[in-house]
Amino acid sequence: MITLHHLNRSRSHRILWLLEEAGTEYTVKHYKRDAKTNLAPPELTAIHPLGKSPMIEMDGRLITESAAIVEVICAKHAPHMVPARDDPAYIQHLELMHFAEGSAMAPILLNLYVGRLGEAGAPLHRCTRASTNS
Ligand SMILES: N[C@@H](CCC(=O)N[C@@H](CS)C(=O)NCC(=O)O)C(=O)O
Repeated sequence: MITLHHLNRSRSHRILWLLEEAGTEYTVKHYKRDAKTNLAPPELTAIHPLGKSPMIEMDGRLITESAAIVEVICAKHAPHMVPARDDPAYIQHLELMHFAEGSAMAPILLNLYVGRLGEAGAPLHRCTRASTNS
């Protein structure tokens, strides 16, 4: 059985999505971002010092990092979702696996935070557009 430590408005949705696609049994422990700071609550830091979501517990182990979690769940519960290593589709699978954290998240977060600065963030708009397009 898998337990997902799920923070609202977070990457943890990727894991929920995967668990549903995999059709495996799981339970969810819900955590709510602080209304003022938008940070995760201390209960999540009590699980692991990183205090980040997603985290899962599986086979008596705590696992962090969304990409690692995806790999571990696929290996055990959804091997049909991963192309074989000698399949040409395997390279594209790897590219997409690494795209989320390697390329997509930095510009998404930059845009999010600079967007919150309003007019004060205007000098950075060129950078955020460039990082989204590069
Ligand atoms: N590289 C980590 C990033 C985890 C992460 O930063 N999670 C965010 C939510 S998307 C979080 O827990 N933020 C709450 C906080 O920093 O207090 C992963 O892919 O799992």
